[in-house]
Amino acid sequence: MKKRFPKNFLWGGATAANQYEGGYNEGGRGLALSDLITNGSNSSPRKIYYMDTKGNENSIILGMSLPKGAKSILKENQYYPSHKATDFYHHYKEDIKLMAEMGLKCYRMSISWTRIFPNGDDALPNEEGLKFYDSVFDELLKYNIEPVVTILHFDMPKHLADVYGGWANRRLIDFYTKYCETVFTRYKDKVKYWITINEINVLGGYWTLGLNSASEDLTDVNVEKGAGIHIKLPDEEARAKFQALHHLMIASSYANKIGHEINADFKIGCMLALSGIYPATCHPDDVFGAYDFRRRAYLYADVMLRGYYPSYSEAIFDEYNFTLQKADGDDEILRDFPSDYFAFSYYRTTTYNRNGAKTVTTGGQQGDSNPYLEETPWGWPIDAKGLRFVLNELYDRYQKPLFIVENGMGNVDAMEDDNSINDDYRIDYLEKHIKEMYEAVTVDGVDLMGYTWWGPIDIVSAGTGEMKKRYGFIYVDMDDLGNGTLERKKKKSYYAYKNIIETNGECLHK
Ligand code: P53
Repeated sequence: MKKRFPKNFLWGGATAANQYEGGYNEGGRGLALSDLITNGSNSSPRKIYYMDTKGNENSIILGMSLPKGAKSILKENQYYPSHKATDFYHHYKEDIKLMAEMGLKCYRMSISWTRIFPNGDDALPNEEGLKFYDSVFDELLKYNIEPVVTILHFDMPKHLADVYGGWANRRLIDFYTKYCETVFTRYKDKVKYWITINEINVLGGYWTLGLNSASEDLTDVNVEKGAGIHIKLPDEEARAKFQALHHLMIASSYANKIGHEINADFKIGCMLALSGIYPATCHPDDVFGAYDFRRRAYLYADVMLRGYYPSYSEAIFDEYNFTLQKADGDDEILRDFPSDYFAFSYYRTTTYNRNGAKTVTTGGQQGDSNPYLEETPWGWPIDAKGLRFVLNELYDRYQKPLFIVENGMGNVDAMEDDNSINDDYRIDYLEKHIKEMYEAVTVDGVDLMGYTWWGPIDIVSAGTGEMKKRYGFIYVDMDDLGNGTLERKKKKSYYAYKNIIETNGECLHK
């Protein structure tokens, strides 16, 4: 007998505060590093300006560390997309109503750390910030939409970077766990599903980890052109990153421990960027190379789900002459408090070429294009079957419930003369991916909790800072420089997703 999709399947949408919320200086919120990133495009990377130790201004691009001793600055006459984003802060009631009408069963969002602790190390939380999320969760629950909350999505209080040097410093574990304890306690009756850290395997450098380099001069850093947040790190930067990510994984395990003490029903997941990777050919060096490359992503899932560093991690660390510094008790906390489920993002696949992929990174993401696949206008290969592959790959390896918490297509949308937006390319992408997901669940037997489309409403792109790279089923009237009425409008895809949810996916399988 053919199995159906589980009845309680969590169909939904996903966003992140730094790309959607805005209100960056309202309600007592403190400055986060994402507030210091300019807009950009595929060919001109987003930047962070800084003042170096000699008082000179310069800039780095996403993924890099700041030079030693430098401090990031907000520069006049620059556009900072996070400040207003698409203004969920003032539109949440209207937006949640639109999501409810689309039939969303869950909504994945992130809390902005500096709305709760404006400096990150404050003694007491900011009540106004806590109240804001109370209102948001109440609004969601009013429509029976289950909140899925990411605690840390590309988010770092500026003060913690300035004063402590970000996640290089073990003290960040205490600040993060206090933040977790605060939101777990406050929202324990409103939120059941949590994600501790977004895409841990692609974090690095200043923006997401608050890292400063050991060097004052970064001019010779090898930066991959136009690769968004994905860059190949120099050894020293990679070592700082691995240590910082260890601190983050310890922090995540503490969050699992504290969370379950506060509410035993909580489901707390880890989250990785796990778009797929194929060997470019059947040459054994491509095949093993692709596998070895994939481990640069598995590494973090292995630690967070299985509870210990895998043996191959030594080989990866050796490439960078890195020795992990562990404190007493670290092994036990990792072992005793693994994640409950495995959330991941899937956008595309890439290929691994033994002669050197153009954009190989330390996080096991991003390689070359694939001659068999079409690409989005931003050059992301479209591969629905790859989603079935990855679902099986991850379920076979971890045997834990999976949750697709990001999948989607960034595209340029055109408004017709009658004001309609006919985004058939997005509908096509959506339907093909859901069909493959359906096969993975009903035929292959993968245990899948849900599916949240990335950006159900248009938000700022993380990689490029653009507005015109749109993912939404709901259009927001705003351009790359923040001009526009912010008016919301349903696209054709809105009705397609609504129908999929209403029929629990069956409309695609007649
Ligand atoms: P954008 C690649 C580049 C940047 C962020 O990306 C990424 C990835 C995918 O591995 O991660 C996620 O907006 C991220 C989201 C982001 C989404 O991909 O550059 O979790 O915040 O918006 C899509 O098109």
